[in-house]
This record gives sequence, C-alpha cells and structure tokens, in this order.
Amino acid sequence: MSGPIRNIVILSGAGISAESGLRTFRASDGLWEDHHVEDIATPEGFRRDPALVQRFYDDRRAQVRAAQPNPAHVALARLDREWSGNLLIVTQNIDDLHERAGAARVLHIHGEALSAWCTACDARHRWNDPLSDTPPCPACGTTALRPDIVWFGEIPYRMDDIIDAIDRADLFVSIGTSGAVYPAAGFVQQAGAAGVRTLELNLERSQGSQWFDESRLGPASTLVPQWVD
Ligand code: BJW
Repeated sequence: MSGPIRNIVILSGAGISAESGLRTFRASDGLWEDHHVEDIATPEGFRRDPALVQRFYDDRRAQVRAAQPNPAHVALARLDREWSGNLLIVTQNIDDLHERAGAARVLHIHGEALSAWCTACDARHRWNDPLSDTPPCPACGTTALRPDIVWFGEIPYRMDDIIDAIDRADLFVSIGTSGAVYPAAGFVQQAGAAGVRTLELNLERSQGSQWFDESRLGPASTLVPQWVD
C-alpha cells in the first residue's frame, strides 16, 4: 500500500487485557487450564452441563467488572476519538475495557460477558448478575438465558461488516492475539490479499506472524501508546 492512511481496522485479543489482570487463553496459566475447552466453550458442553458453563461465565463476568482499562485501551480510545477516517476495533475479547476506556467504534466478534442471550425469544439483555440463578428472560419470561458468547462451532458476529471493513482498509493492526482461532486468525491474510498494510503488536510472534508486513514485540501497554503517538 502507498499513499495516506484513512481507513484502519484493529483486531484485539486477550493479550491487550492481560495487563488489566484478565487471563489469556493459551498461556501456561491460561483460562482453560482448569477446564477442558470442549466442556466450557462449545454448545455441546453447554447442553451437557449448563450449570458448569453458567458458573464459569458468572466468574468471568465478575472478573471483567473488577478489571480496569490499561494504557493500551486508553491509547486506542484516544485514536478512536481523534481519527477522522474510518476506524473499526474488532475485538475477540468479551470484556468491555475498550468501551470503558472511551472507544465507541468497537465490534465484539466473540460476544460480550455483560450480555445475556435468550435462546427462546432471541432477545439480548445487558447483564451483570449470575446466570446460574436461572433468572427469567425480561422479554419473554422463560429461563432460556445463556451467556452471549460465540463458542467453538458457532458463527462469529458481524462477519460481513468485518470483511467489508478490511477490504476497504489502508492499515490492519493486530494486537495481543495468538492467531490460533479462526476466522479472526485469517483476517491478516485477507488484508494482505486486498493490498492492505499489516502490522502486529504482540508479546511474542503469533502463529500467523509471517503474514504481517511488520511485527513489533513487547507488552501492549507500551507498544500501543507508542504506535498511536
Ligand atoms: C500479550 C500480552 C501483553 C499476552 N501484551 N500481548 C480453520 C482451521 C481449523 C479450525 C477452524 C478453522 N476455521 C474455523 C475453525 C474452528 C474454530 C477454530 O478456530 N479452532 C482453532 C482452535 C483451530 N473456530 C470456530 O469454531 C469459530 N467459528 C467458526 O469458525 O464458525 C464457522 C464460520 C466462520 C465464519 C463464517 C461462517 C462460518 C468460533 C470461534 C469462537 C472462539 N471463542 C473463544 C471463547 C469465547 C469467549 C470467551 O470465553 O472469552 O474466544 S475461544 C478463545 O480464543 C476466545 C478468544 O477470543 C479466542 C482467541 O484467543 P486470543 O485472544 O488470541 O488469546 P490467546 O490466549 O490465544 O493469545 C493471547 C496472545 O496475547 C498471545 O500471543 C500472547 O503472547 C499475547 N500477550 N500478554 C501483548 N501484555
């Protein structure tokens, strides 16, 4: 790509929230360590043992609420406020730290911890409380609420909007993600094929590192403010 940058797509992952005290997935002390991923993060696991999955996400909701945005979230929020071109933060994270730092143009491809989805009437509700209490859906009264999370085998949210934004971008920046989970892991290749410049900011090289034009390695709380400045 050459010429001025107007349109930016940012992909964030668990690494951007690590310094806010939220565990990543694939570290040695990662989130799945105490559980089999297929028991927690699949629709089949939820059908087998809904109480286990609801308790896991009740805990995650509490952790998210206790965490605070770090300098990486704050820097992206400033970029979002000040950038007059198109900008989209596609986050794989279910926390709301981008929004609490002040970013508005955020899309949660894997859902949100603080949202509940009623599988009976399809309503979504802002949710702070435990779902393991089997509360009724405020819209239809049935007890069919589940975490509003995209599990393995489910279709990530807003894929068409994301694909369009990447195709129109001048710059694609990936922050704090291992590149292990598709389709998000494939966005860099889509960007490259569309002639979009690609940059990764991560603690270590991600699985798709070879697809990026440039990789900067270090903690997000340092690299992201440096890049935004
Ligand atoms: C730091 C740092 C610091 C640490 N500073 N950095 C192709 C091939 C093979 C399989 C598939 C395929 N396509 C699809 C699949 C199946 C599957 C998949 O990808 N499996 C793989 C395991 C191979 N994908 C799916 O099932 C997806 N659905 C799907 O594909 O539907 C079909 C379809 C798609 C599109 C159109 C039409 C149809 C759904 C995936 C759902 C993922 N859900 C989860 C859990 C839910 C949320 C939750 O509970 O929180 O999402 S899994 C989990 O992984 C979570 C994360 O969002 C996601 C990504 O993890 P992330 O963010 O990268 O975290 P880590 O821990 O892996 O990495 C952290 C990184 O940060 C590391 O690199 C660190 O070094 C770094 N770091 N500290 C900077 N301070």
